[in-house]
Amino acid sequence: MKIVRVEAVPFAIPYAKPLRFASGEVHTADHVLVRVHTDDGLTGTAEAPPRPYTYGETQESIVAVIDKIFAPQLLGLTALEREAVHERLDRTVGNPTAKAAIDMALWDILGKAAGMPVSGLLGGYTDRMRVSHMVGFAPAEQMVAEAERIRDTYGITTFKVKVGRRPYTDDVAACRALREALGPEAELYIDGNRGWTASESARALREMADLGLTFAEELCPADDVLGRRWLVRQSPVPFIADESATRAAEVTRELLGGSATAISIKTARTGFTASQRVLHECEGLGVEVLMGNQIDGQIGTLCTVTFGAAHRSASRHAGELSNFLDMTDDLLAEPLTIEGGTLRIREGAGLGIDIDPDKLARYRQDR
Ligand code: MUC
Ligand code: MG
Repeated sequence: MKIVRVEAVPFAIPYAKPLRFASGEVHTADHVLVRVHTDDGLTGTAEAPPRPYTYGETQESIVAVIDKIFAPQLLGLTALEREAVHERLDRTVGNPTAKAAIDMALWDILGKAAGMPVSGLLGGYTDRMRVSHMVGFAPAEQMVAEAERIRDTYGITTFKVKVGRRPYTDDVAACRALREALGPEAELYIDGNRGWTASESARALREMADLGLTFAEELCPADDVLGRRWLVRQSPVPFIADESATRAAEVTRELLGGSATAISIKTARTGFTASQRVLHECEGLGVEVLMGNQIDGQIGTLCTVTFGAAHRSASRHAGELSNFLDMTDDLLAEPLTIEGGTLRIREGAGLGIDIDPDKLARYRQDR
């Protein structure tokens, strides 16, 4: 299981409908396919999504850091030496999605070598997760129409509503319209991607007190340290740290500092190894977690559901697993399907990622 090659293949697939949120917008899935090859002929696969507004990575930077730094460091190590792999990767700061994709590809190799599903190796709790759909910025009536379409087509009844626009009252009105249209049985929570100030966030939460929201995520910047703590103290629902808590140390800092009371776990940035650290930290502290979405394609979504379904506490809440629905195409030979509001893991050895070679040839950007 010696690593003999690490491939970073940039590809681009357009979105049919762009996703807009307070810190940015996504029109094209310009991701990087990461494949780790071993001397015994196994290949582990994952994808890294560049999110410059969250981590500073670009498609070019992911390819460069893998080709120039990570690949040469990893050659000769085996997939069983993940601690040594991470020690080497961590000599370079940042670059979370590049590191995470390598980590998940190594788990894929382990599963294939053992002839076992990665979900079972991680924890094997269940084989599916309920799906939460992210509703991006649009006029309120379009947001309602999208949520109704997603509910009617896929059976999804949990929605994360993007907020953080100005005036904040536009978002309050959109959330109210969603609650009125979807009824009390829908679960709604909000994500501000740091778009509001602490005081705008507090006013918005007060004005939405009757909407039965279940969580509030990153409404204002964690860097506004005292304002954020002041907000979190008065939040009527758990306050999720997402981009402010992207590794275990940041999770500690945000939780102990009173700047968050719940954590979003994204395999796109912490892979499986570091996601388990974050998950176990949260379990030990008695803090709720949600499986978040880094606007993943189908490969990333399969990684997220594999990890989420493997763990009891990670599968308790619906996972954000539906952003791929807005892409015009994907690389998986057998597309993911959401039915009855749930997404299942893949049975079989590894992660079950089978790339369609024709699609890869069509969408890759390096040839
Ligand atoms: C989310 O939960 O915030 C948008 C920006 C990002 O970093 O992730 C997405 C979704
Ligand atoms: Mg978020």
